[in-house]
Amino acid sequence: MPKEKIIAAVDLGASSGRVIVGRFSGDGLALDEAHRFPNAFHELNGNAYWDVGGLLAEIQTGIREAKERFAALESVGVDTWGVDHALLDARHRLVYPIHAYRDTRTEHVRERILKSGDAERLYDLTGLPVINYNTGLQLMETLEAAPTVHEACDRVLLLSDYFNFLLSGEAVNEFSQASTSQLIDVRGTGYSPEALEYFGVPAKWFDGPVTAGRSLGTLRGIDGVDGVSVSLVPGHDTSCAFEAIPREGNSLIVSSGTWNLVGTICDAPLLSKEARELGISNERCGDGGYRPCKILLGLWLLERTIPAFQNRPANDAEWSALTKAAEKTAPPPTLIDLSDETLFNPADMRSAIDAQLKRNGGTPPADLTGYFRLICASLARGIADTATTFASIADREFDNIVIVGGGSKNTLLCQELADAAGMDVTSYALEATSVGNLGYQLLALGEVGSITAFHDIIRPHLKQQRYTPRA
Ligand code: LFR
Repeated sequence: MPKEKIIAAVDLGASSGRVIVGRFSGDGLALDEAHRFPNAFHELNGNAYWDVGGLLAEIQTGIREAKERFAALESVGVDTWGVDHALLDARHRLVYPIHAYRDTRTEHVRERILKSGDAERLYDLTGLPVINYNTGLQLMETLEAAPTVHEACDRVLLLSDYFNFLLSGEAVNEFSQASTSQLIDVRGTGYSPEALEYFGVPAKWFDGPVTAGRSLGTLRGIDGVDGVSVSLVPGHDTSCAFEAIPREGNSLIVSSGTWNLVGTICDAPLLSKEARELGISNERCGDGGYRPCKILLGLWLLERTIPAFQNRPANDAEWSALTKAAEKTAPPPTLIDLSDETLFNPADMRSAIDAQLKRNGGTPPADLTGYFRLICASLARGIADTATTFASIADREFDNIVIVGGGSKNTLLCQELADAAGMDVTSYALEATSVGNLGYQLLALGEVGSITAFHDIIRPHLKQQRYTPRA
């Protein structure tokens, strides 16, 4: 048997983080969870911030644990959510606190841009709709609120890039992550000078962007963990998730977690008027390829509704009981409108949902089971509607939907999606983000020649669950 390669994916999500060890033998990939921890932003005087020091400590704990369990650990790679960033001076010290993308500080910036009519031009330049959390809007707000940042700042690293820097000492801007900023030229491989100028961002704050699949150097700063390299993987978690899955036939991909990201991988961006109107984000893959997707609200709705109830499911068995109970309830007559901005970051999600339902003539559910059913049905309907519009914009006929991420383990959501879309849904029920992260590390280590070669190796081992539409 060929010698195993031991590598670890550090995957940070907005609600939880994990360190997943991959053991790659040349004919398959086995996964072990070394560490899992909760994550949340903190509200301080009305603004939202990430606890980056706490996250680094959790990452270090996870890597230490991975090394203790697998002494031959060779490499680690980091992915995170997009858009959020660290502003650094020339010595790489933080010059501004790290805000969380749910902060509403940029709302007036977004409104101003929408009113000015510039959204269309920005879409044409960057392929991204004006979303209030895009790095460009965040930096614009920061520079207006704290003009001295202009002098103090020398470099901007998005969060995966910043953790890579803390772990390896190498500061680079990775491509997939950079593409969430709304600063990349959608037709090229660099930053858009016009977009940088529009948001008032000095070009020297960003470097590259560089493509993933290379080594950044040796991991530093963790006692007892020597000789491990830090590999550059797609820093954006959504990119890792989309790129993990072998593509067969004409699949639409859904990466389902805090958000539902609905899209595909293709050779060219989607920039038509219809694409702009649907709000397709032309994000990029780790190799710079195109990954157009529509960003829809996801399981964050459930995550934020659960605190309104005493009985949060504590383990898999309790989740499964909740799912079974929800399956038995009647289909909700009025669904949640996912485009409603009041659901972005309400103080009380249950009340925000109830208020919307009442506005639309619906009745709020009585218990958690009812909300679970309502949220799954609404997310499924939102994805299914997007699938139809997306197919016409991309001029493709999708014949199945592949779902990965936390939501792929939610059997009710998967079945509702098959029913709503009238298409087969294949769930891989796996940590796809970690798998994509690990695939790129194998590329960096020269263990696979391409991500397609990686797919060919893992394909026979992936367990699928298929949901067919019910009549
Ligand atoms: C998912 C994700 C989405 C992005 C949102 C904010 O974790 O990365 O792709 O729209 O978070 O960055």
